[in-house]
Amino acid sequence: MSTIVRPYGDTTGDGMVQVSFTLPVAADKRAEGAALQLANKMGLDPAMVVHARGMGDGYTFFVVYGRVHHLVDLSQVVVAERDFPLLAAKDINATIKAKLRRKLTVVGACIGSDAHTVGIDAILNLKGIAGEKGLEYYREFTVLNLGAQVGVPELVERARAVRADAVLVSQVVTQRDAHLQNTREMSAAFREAFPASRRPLLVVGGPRFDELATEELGVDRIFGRGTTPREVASYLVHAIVTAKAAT
Ligand code: B12
Repeated sequence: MSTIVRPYGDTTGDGMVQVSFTLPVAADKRAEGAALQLANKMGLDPAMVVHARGMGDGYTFFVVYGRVHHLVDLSQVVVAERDFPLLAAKDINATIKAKLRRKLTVVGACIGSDAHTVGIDAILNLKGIAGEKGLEYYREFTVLNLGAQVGVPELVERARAVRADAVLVSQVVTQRDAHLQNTREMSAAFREAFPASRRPLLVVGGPRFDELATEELGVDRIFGRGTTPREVASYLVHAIVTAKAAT
């Protein structure tokens, strides 16, 4: 099977894509021309404005549909593969109980000015997401969810106080790369506050992270869009319990 693919719009391989963006131009004919110029420069040729709507004074939102001539080589795609087994809830509890012989403690928070708690709540709170219960549901997890806008010094102190095995941080706002700066600040603070052997596992998540950027951000794992609690629980068992038992 060919590893080369092109986008599909109306017919297979026709290269048609749809993009949306906002320009700081009042909604009129000139704005539509400006949108087409941008689309052409982005490689969409031919391009059509299929939606244009004024967004307050002097701004217009566009949806443009057009053809790209680029090819995707699937053999060159690099992604963060799941490199741990996805376990059932009962196996997660059983492994922690048998191998760690105490509960596994996690501390979670949204740090910096970020108040988007829905993501971290989905992972930690009992109600969970996508038909899966959150980590609070697991008998062998102790969960401390600190909520929104937690400062890094407070997070470090709370993690120390409860002897956290893992710290789970959520970052949703990415304006001015706040998620990257906050994550770097957090990982540096934990490295300074704990000797390497006692540092909790550092996990961040949010919809706009690059899951391959762990080293650059100084964290152990990054989870992106659509993460489920069972994936996180399975990873924690793999990284904390199974790895420990192997050493
Ligand atoms: C709900 C919402 C709000 C609510 C938040 C309520 C709450 N308690 O969380 C309110 C109204 C408060 C809000 C406010 C703002 N918001 Co808002 N908000 C949203 C919205 C609509 C949905 C976010 C959400 O709940 N997603 C559902 C959850 C389940 O998904 P998730 O966060 O991605 O989480 C999953 C994964 O990413 C992952 N995950 C996430 N965190 C973690 C952590 C770990 C450890 C792990 C393992 C996994 C993990 O697992 C989760 C489950 O699968 C988004 C737009 C959108 N449709 O996404 C905008 C959005 C995030 N908001 C945005 C903005 C700009 C703001 C404001 C700045 C608006 C303003 N001008 O005031 C403020 C900022 C407030 C603040 N100080 O943070 C922008 C961010 C843009 C950017 N590039 O940063 C967005 C994208 C909207 C937009 N298109 O402009 N917002």
